[in-house]
Amino acid sequence: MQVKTSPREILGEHEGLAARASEVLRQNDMGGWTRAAPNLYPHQWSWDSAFIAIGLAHLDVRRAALELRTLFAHQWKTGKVPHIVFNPKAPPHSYYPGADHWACAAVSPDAPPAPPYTSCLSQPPVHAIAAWHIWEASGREGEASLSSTRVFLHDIYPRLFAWHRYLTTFRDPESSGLVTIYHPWESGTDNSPRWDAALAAVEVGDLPPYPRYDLQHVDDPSQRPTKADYDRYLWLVRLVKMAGCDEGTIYRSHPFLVKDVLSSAILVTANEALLDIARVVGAPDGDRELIAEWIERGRRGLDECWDPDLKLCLDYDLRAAKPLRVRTVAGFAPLIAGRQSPERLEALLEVLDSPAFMGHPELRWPLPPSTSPQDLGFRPLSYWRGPIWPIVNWLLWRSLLRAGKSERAEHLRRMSLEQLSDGGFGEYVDPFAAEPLGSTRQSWTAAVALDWLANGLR
Ligand code: 2M8
Repeated sequence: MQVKTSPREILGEHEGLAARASEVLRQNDMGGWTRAAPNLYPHQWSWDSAFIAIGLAHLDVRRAALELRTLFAHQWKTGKVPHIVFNPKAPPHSYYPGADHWACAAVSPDAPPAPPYTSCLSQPPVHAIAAWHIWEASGREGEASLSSTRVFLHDIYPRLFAWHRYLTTFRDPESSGLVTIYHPWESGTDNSPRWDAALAAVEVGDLPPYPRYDLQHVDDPSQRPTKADYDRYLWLVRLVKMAGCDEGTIYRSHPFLVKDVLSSAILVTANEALLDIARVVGAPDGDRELIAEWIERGRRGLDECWDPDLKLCLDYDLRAAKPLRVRTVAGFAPLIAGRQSPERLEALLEVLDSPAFMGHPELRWPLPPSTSPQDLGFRPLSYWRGPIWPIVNWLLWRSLLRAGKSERAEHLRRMSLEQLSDGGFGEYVDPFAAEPLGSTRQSWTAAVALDWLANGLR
């Protein structure tokens, strides 16, 4: 990767941090795409790539655009963007389930030609936000950069549109405005207690023994999902493949079918970015009307999931026909979707500031744990069950800015940077001891650090 902007130009008081973050992205750079992390995740992950592009936009706008181009080159015919594009050069025994296990191209006529193979699942749609970010970064560089990014936007727009159409049709046959997921991996918040009740109802059939390479890459296996979780994850993959990845068949037969409020909220705000892109590329009026409709429908859907007692938004289990009553950061979905009534916004901020999240007295930094320390499912060291995730902080920070809450946003940015300065670019962070956990040198953590640093200068 050619770094055009010196990290020194984007820093402020965290000079060393910018250089270290750039170095993480450089080390994980595979040419046209970036490994999510060097050891634990040696492939291209969908929403990781979107965050990575947001960070790269501050270093090299063209390389940032290439990150998304490479990912979208593996888009399925249905419009689905696969959650993993497998790196054919990944060391053997580095990640399970790897390309051989998925081999989705063999079961679905909609999969792109392989290799590289892709997974059959999806992840939250942060990509249009990243593409718009790249456009804005180009704007700061001047006309030459803008004109090359204009070409990128023209190329990527139809792909982004197809991706969002996939989510608003195949993943929302009820027209509820909410995205249905088939697997906790699709939420990106894999073993969050959000999914415990819905997963518990999944009966696992015969599974051959399988390796847990992921456990080799963390200090303590209890930071990763349990064997019971993994059995269910692999069983659900088996079922998706047995259904030939056919959306209708999955919808009829799959035991795990959940409306995910965080993905749905990200889709709303990504649709706003898509509308901006549609304007730049002069997309047909019909597209723009449809995108505007998706935005409205998404907000209405989230309204339906509001729990007035918890003052949070709740996921909905379609199989059990009931909300999943767990207090996690996903509950702030309406904040991420944006344009809430002043009363709803105040209610959300009150909960965010309360001891249930950022106001918890034992937190090292006032940053939101992925699961509320007051929830029974909270585990401070375990993956999505409690630790702090910098990318989640980034989503909340961006949402606060868009809601006009600039002081709060700035506080969140500063605290997040302090945490990263102290602990480095771990995958997730113990909310109490502030130890970085999971993978080291996680690309998306470095990427959001770069964006925060650059934002301190504007
Ligand atoms: C984690 O998920 C993968 C499966 O997709 C895993 O645990 O093996 C999640 O944190 C997910 O959100 C993230 O995209 C991925 C790569 O960073 O790792």
